[in-house]
Amino acid sequence: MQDLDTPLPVSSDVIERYRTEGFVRLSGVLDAATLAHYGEEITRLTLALNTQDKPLEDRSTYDRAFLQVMNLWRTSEVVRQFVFGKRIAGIAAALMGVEGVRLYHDQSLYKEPSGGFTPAHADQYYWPMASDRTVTVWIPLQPVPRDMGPLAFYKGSQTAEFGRDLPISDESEAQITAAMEAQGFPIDEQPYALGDVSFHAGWTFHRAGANRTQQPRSVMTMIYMDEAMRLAEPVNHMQAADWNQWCPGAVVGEVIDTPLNPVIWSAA
Ligand SMILES: O=C(O)CCC(=O)C(=O)O
Repeated sequence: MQDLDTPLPVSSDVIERYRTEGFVRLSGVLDAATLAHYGEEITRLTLALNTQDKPLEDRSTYDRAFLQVMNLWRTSEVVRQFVFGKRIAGIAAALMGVEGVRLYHDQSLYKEPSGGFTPAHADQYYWPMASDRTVTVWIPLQPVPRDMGPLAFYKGSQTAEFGRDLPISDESEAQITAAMEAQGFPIDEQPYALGDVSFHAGWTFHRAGANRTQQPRSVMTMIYMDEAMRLAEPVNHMQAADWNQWCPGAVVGEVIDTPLNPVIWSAA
């Protein structure tokens, strides 16, 4: 298996692309043995710990999109090793152009066989953070062909303002997809090969199609932020809930430096 701390150099072209397009999908970030080892534990815990008890047809659009379990690093030493790996955090630091990255939280996203689409949205709607130096790392634990719901990004949309106030919902899907088309932001919905990992900025609009296969789409994500990120006054009740859940004890205007938000990678 791979050493999760071995650096992966990031070229200036890749950094430039991330900054222009708001996301980047990289190949060969993790090898098959590493993904199989950690993926088994992540998927096992996701199935064991998720609290969904309704059949797909009785759920909301949001709840049809995936089973979701957060901060698995606190439950499992194996997952903690994965989430705290410096290889991926170092890539995130290079893309954001920061001296260090902290964990905001991890999140397993398991799109069941026949699971629904993920409505268009921007992640930072949910986060009480004072700058846009945030990145979500999306790590498929198996290949994700087009009919399994690969994460799809609106290129360059991190600059768009319309839709930033919309939570994930049928309304966000309708309004954001229309706005993206009207403003000419093309969608990139390439499939993911095993080992591909994407990185997207907090304000980049994205969505995912339904899982039209009979195989689950198991994905691990890590949300990183600039190590110097300060807590912003929440502007909606979701941000207030996030503060309480992912960085309790952080103080508005000060660096988000709580035991739940360790520095994972630092240039120092
Ligand atoms: O996995 C998905 O379908 C959606 C993931 C997503 O929106 C995210 O990680 O920001």
